[in-house]
Amino acid sequence: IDSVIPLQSRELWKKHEVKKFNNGDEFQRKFIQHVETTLARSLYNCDELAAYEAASESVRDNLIIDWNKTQQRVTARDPKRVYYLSLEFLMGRALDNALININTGDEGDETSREMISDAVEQLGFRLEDVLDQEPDAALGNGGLGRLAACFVDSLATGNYPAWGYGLRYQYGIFAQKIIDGYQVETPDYWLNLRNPWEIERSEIQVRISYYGHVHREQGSSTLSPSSWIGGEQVLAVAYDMPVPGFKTTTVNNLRLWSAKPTTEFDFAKFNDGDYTNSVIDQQRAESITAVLYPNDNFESGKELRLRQQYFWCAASLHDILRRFKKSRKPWKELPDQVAIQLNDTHPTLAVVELQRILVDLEKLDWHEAWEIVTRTFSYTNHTVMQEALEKWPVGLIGHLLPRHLEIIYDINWFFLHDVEKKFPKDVDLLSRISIIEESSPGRQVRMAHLAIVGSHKVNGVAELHTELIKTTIFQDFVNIYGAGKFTNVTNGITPRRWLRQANPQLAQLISETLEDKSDRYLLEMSRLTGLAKYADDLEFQKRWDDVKYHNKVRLADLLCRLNGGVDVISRDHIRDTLFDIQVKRIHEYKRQQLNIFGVIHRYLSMKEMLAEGASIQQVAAKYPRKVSFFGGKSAPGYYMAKLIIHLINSVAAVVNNDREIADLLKVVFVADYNVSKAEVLIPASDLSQHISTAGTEASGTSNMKFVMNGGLIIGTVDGANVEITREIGEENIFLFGNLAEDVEELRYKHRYHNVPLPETLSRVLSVLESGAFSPENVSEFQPLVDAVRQHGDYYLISDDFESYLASLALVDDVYHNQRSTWLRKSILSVANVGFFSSDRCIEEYAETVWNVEPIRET
Ligand code: Z16
Repeated sequence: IDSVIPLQSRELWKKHEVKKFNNGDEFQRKFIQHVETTLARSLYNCDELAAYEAASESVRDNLIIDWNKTQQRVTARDPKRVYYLSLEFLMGRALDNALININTGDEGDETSREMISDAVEQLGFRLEDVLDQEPDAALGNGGLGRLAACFVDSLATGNYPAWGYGLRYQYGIFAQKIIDGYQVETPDYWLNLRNPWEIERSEIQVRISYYGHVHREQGSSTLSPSSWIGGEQVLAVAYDMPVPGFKTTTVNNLRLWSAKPTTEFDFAKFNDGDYTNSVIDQQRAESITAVLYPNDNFESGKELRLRQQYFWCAASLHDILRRFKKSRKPWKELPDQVAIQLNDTHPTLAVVELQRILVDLEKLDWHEAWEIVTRTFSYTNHTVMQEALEKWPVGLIGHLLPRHLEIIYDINWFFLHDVEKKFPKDVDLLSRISIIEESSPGRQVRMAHLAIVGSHKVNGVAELHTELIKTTIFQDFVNIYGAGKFTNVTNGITPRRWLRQANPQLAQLISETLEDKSDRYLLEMSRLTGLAKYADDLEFQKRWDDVKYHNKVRLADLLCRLNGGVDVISRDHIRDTLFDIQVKRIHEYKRQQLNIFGVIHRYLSMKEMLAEGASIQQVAAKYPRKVSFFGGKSAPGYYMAKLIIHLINSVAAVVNNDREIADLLKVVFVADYNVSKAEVLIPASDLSQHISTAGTEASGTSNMKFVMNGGLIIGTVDGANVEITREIGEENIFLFGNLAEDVEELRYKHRYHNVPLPETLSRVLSVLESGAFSPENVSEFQPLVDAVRQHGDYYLISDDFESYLASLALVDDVYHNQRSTWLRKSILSVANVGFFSSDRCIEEYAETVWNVEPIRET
């Protein structure tokens, strides 16, 4: 590898080579050094926050040494690399994860999480409290962003030469406060504290242009080299986060771009003597990476969002191509050196930007360039819902990126031309598949169509979802390109964070039982099948149950702390209280309203029994102890989702304060659900709910997390629930409701006929209308009632309600009257969850989409 250091100096560099700490003593030395010099503190003012920072700096030092080696290794071998472009990376906390991954598995590497825990304790701190100081890196909304975080973990663990590219938002997803039962958004200024996990690369800057105009030689077409003279300019500055793999020295990179003003002024203003305004204008550049858009499964089409997308695509591509150019290979070999994965359509402008660079700057022939582009990109679709599919007004793109709009039109022209040759005179087909939608008030660019046309592979994220995209929204494209372009890669989750880190007790029990001291099962999850033989072992079941009990107490402790030291749920009966959890973004299609209607039904039925003279024991026999937990954020502008949050809190206020039902039922809304809270909630669940209207949840990934932690699922036949059922066995999951194939017909019925509601649901809705849960504003929840009764029940609440209740009743019975059967289901679920490791998922991408291989350490 090239270096500016003269040969005779290199011996000296090697003599002073920086070494990783390798035992508790060396860690403590580093820790204290960081307290003194990095933090400018001392023994006398080192609090838990400082301890977190010093511990992180020390661990980071080790990671960076391996990070450097990994990058040198990749540069030297120059293999094909993967770039994962995602507008969201929902990373959560880094320190605990780094502690778990820090032992590289190399001979002589003595570091371990336990070692550091002891070392920290000797220095006067409890590791758990130190870890708790870290703010979440919450640069994502929900499933899509967390998937990207699991993927970079698995890419590093699998030793793939792979980088993530994203944006360094100053404000991540908002912090949710619940005030008087309503969601209130507060800014997440996560960079308030210095962030030990990022390395500022102030020397890596890319100039990004917007607006301006396009020049071309007289008489030449838009297909020939053109020069775009941008108007506004901003700088993209790189910030790197190390991503350590598990049991490997591979440390990959997550590169996040931050917007900075250029040092050039608007000379017109400057010459007018308006220096101050010229500086202020520049300052506006920083707003590009100020904030993450807080929508999940919804596109709002704001200009600033488009500016973010281009900023990130242009900076990332520039960086990727700079690296490619170092190897001095011809352009046609780009697809043999580079695979770029588009996480949803958000980075689709990268397709256009690459075509622009190849044609306008590198002077390649249009078709030669386009061949290179399509062989480089592949695209993952995450939804079939219309409101979540990106479309940008042609006028907006043409104004912000005039040359890119020309290129989009040309891409579309050639595409439609080819289709016309294959399917002559099918005008309807052409208008359906066109990248440009001729809509009023104006034309729009369909980003999914552009992503498909610009990629060699398109994948869905679960089998059912992939089937759906092939037969509905992308059916025409299957006919055009053939089915081979469309493939399924079922999502996965990293077992390091979602089992080892979130549930240390279960991890311990598993490694003991499998006699797997070095936790190899976290890499080869098929080893978990070794648990199956203990499924009916009563002694093992007891230990399994004890772990769950411990985790339920841990959740109760967290809730107590969040509630200012007052218990939210009763401590007396935790072992025989069913913890029923639904945590995910609040969305009508995810049907938290179905869940809370079910809770209301349960409460009303209990009250009715009591009113009819039943004893509390009789009530408890039918409706045994249960806590219904909810958590999740609503998009700030999503009226119905916010109303659902208020309903949940209003029901909680009534139910939790009703002495008559004697704590048999509780409702808890956990405010500000995020990755670090998920790590406590998920291991504590007996049952979790994944109850989307069939066909709407592309995959879901928390379903996998709950199963990996020994929770059972109540769910619809949707997304990855289908494959979970196949893997763990249908006797180990509680499925209910209509199938995806029936949805269209049911919706049609609701639109054109007056379908009577089941009596159970009717009662719930009438009580809601009576204002029983909103005494100060009787009609407050009317919109939720009307959605079912008046507006066609789009999410099929009424069609699924009865089978949902029946399924919940079965859950109660098995949990309370057949505990051993329940535990058997739980053990068998974990034994068979291995398929859902994101390591498997990444291997599938590597083989079937990217054609890349791991780099073996030497
Ligand atoms: C998102 O989180 C998802 C889809 C989408 O179009 C936009 C966002 Cl922000 C989710 C899906 O809803 C979920 O089913 C899936 O598991 C997840 O993406 C990862 O694929």
